[in-house]
Amino acid sequence: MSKPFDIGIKPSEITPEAVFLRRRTLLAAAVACGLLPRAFTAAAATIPADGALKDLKEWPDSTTEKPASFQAVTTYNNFYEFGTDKGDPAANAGTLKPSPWSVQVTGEAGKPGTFTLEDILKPHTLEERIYRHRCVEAWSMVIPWVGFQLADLLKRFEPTSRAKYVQFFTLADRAQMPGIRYPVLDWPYREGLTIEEAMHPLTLATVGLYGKVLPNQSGAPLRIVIPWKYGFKGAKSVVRIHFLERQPETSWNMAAPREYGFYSNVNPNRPHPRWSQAMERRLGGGLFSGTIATKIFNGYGEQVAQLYQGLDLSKNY
Ligand SMILES: Nc1nc2c(c(=O)[nH]1)N[C@H]1C(S)=C(S)[C@@H](COP(=O)(O)O)O[C@H]1N2
Ligand SMILES: [Mo]
Repeated sequence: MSKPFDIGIKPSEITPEAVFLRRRTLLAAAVACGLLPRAFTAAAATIPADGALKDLKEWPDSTTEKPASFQAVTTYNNFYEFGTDKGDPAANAGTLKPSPWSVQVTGEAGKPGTFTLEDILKPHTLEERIYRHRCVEAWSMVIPWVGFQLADLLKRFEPTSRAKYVQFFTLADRAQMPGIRYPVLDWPYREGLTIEEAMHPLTLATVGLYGKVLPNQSGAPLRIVIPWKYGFKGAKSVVRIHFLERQPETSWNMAAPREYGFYSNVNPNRPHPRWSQAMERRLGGGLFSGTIATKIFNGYGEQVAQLYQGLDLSKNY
């Protein structure tokens, strides 16, 4: 399934990664010397005009695998609202307007409402977390995301005891998104999680990558990242968060229920009906990338396997 992947890096696009790697080296040295500057430990989230996210907290459990280049992360994407080819989002997402942005909160919540992106960011310290990202199409990347625990956000809306699931709706605006005119999926793109999955500390409300605000093609200004699930569970450009008692509709499950289930946990033992899921092609990491064996829960089993105790994963795919 995976296509040949060859990225020629242009000098103009090297900078973000070079800066990022240098910053990490400096940080490691500062930590080793006990010189961690105070400003680095916690800071309120604000978005400066140049999009640089400063004073990020380093997440201690990031993978030590080498991240895919900034170029790879931002030019090989799935975002069907901008076209179905991997290069389409980078080519077409310039028309998306991530600011001003607001998110509606509806359903089983004590404090529903409409919140601006600034409202949503304000109380959170931004963390940088380097996660493995695995698409259902058998490619994967290592991506340095910037965000905060989705749980911290959801708790503010005071989900009721009937809130067993969370559904995410994403923007579907014909004027900004050329792909909406094609009925590839039932727009708006929607996804869902159980409340336990949504509240899990690994589930990230994501606002940036490589130390900058999310590029449009990556789901600006707010997307969800669930590192133990296939990539399509991570809704991009979220405009509505809906709490509900019943398992919600999800776009890919509606389109092809035999192929895409509600859970969509990365599982090498459960082949997709049309291809194996046992291997993945690690993209954009330079010299040592290649085809590797896929791990159950994308390698995050220790943290998340307990969420699925007693559940038959081959039936609940
Ligand atoms: N709104 C929206 N969100 C989406 C998609 C999409 O088409 N529309 N594609 C999904 C799929 S299939 C994947 S693999 C990831 C891709 O994220 P990336 O382009 O940042 O790697 O986004 C997911 N979120
Ligand atoms: Mo995907």
